[in-house]
Amino acid sequence: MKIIHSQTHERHHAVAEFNRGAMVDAYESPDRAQRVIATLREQGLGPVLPPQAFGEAPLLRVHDAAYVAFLRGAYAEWKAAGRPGDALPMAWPIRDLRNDRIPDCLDGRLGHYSYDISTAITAGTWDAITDGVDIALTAAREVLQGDRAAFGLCRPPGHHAARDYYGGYCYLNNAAIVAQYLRDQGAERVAILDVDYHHGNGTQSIFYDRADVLFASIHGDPATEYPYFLGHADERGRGEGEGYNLNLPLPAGTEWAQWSQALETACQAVTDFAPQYCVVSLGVDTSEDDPISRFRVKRSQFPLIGQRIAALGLPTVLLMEGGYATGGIGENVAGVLQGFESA
Ligand code: FKS
Ligand code: ZN
Repeated sequence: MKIIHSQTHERHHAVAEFNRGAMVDAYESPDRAQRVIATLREQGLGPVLPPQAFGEAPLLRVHDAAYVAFLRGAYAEWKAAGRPGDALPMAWPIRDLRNDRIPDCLDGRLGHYSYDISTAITAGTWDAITDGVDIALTAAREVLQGDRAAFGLCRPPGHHAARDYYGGYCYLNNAAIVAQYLRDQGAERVAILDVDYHHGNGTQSIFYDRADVLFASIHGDPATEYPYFLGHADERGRGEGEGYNLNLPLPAGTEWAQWSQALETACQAVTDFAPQYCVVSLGVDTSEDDPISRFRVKRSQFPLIGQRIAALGLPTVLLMEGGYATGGIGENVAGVLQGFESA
């Protein structure tokens, strides 16, 4: 299958990440994508193709224009204010604090447009995230033009980003932008299957009121796992969207037997929805070796994920999300893609 990638992602490189009271090396690092592309090349997957330029119109179908303008300028504003390091927020408008007034000052807007402290805006963030959107859309175009599947090796990831806020290492929601693009190109129904360890709260939020995009996600139970505040099983969609959101939270420690049952449930929901396309938020942080996640999927089981997704029999756009076990990230992604191709 075609793999879409470029090196522009390397410009997004957080100096450090605030974690459990300390600044540590950022988990979401350029090294992740470098290892994935190296392994995919070694294993002869591909061809690897560069992204085409789609401009901003497709991302503005999903994201708020003022939010996008903020992302574009935030780092320059941070530097103009004489700040060191990367741009980070430090106060948020929760509960009865106001969301309807956007502050004038940078710190106020950083808080208004984000929900955590682990997602730094760096010098190269804007270049990397817009290139990532082009990568995702190029993969979608290949599938629209008749390929059975394509893999967009995006970095940074996207599934935590909502219409007008960022967090969880995500700024622009690649999977949501692709789903909307497929709709705009004529597909009536699109399914998004999210197999990353973390709940794709941004994707859920974007499509929560809609019946034309199904969101199905398998993830660590938010009672104990990031992003903590969304991803419960009782979130089924709202209004017209009721019944088109499926969350399958699982406890920390979950192994293949239980995880694969959830995958079966999610895949059945996708089939019942009868979409024209499937978009996969492909995180491999379900691995037993992942340093920040707590499922126990083994390396030998990743191909089975690809096989089951292929058995949906749908034209499929796979997009890179999380995965932090840098030793195994390449093999695990390659395993999913090999499994898909073998089915
Ligand atoms: C404190 C821990 C913060 C954030 C976890 C983010 C997970 C991101 C992801 C994505 F796919 F988006 F990359 N934990 N430093 O794996 O879901
Ligand atoms: Zn994740």
